[in-house]
Amino acid sequence: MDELKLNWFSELNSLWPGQCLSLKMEEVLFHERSKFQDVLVFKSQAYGNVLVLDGVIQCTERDEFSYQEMIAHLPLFSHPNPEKVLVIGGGDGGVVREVLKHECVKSVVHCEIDEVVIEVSKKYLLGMSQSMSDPRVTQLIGDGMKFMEKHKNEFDVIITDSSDPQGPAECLFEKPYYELMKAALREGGIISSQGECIWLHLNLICKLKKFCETLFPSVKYGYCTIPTYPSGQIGFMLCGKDDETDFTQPCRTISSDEVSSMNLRYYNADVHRAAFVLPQFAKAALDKNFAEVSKYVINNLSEDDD
Ligand code: SPM
Repeated sequence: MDELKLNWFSELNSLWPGQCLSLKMEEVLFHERSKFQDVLVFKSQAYGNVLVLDGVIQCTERDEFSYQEMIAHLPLFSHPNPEKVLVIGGGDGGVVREVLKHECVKSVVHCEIDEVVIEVSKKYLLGMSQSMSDPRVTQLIGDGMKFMEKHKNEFDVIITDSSDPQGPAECLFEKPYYELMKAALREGGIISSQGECIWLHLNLICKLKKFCETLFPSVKYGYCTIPTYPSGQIGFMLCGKDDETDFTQPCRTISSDEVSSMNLRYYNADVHRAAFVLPQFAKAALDKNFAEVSKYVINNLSEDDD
């Protein structure tokens, strides 16, 4: 792998042309091809152990909490009483760890397609993966789409912790997948899906939001900051079956004591509200004023707008 030369890992990818993050490596802990993808785990000098799939950073021990807390707690704190949760992807276990922090959650089905990701996470990413042995969790190795085809009207919250829309994960950013999630939700149910970066993929986010609005009465894009994802930002597409769901306000609030007993390091009620306040170029694009986007976001001009 060219990216591993000189003990630096460089995240080169056509999804973020002309830029990349590099991390100094101390040791390669695991590097093999699974049935689905290239799986690499290395110990970095600055960010602890790092999981990389097909050359793309999925999580680092130092900053993973930002993404994992936000993709889980934005939907869970927007639901009045989430009892049954489905997590698709996220084989490192970090999202499951966050879901289990809610006492009202009675059961979690965790569906990950690549068993090797679970195995290496159990060995090298203990702070994330220990959650997967919790008795409330049922773990399935398989395709989340196939699972949902057989499970209708079952879940209060569905979280899709996917990799980027390249290769096998591409279908997770398309309308049929969102239709399946909608059908698998109970009344009042909520979904939260990896929703990409406003600096890199604004047009993709606009397309996602557009078809989500044809399926769900409540749709919002929220985001967090995270140093080891491209451009330091990543978002979440949140959709609710109930038109009264207001994602911008947590409907269950927690005290500062609870923030600390839940070991929350990124999420709190103010961060929840702030996650939906977008910079003007992104707000304008998501409100469908594409003329304004072109003034600020040159890279997105080359993408297809429909
Ligand atoms: N549980 C952590 C798994 C991470 N899933 C999301 C990974 C996204 C990586 N690429 C970010 C690119 C943003 N444009």
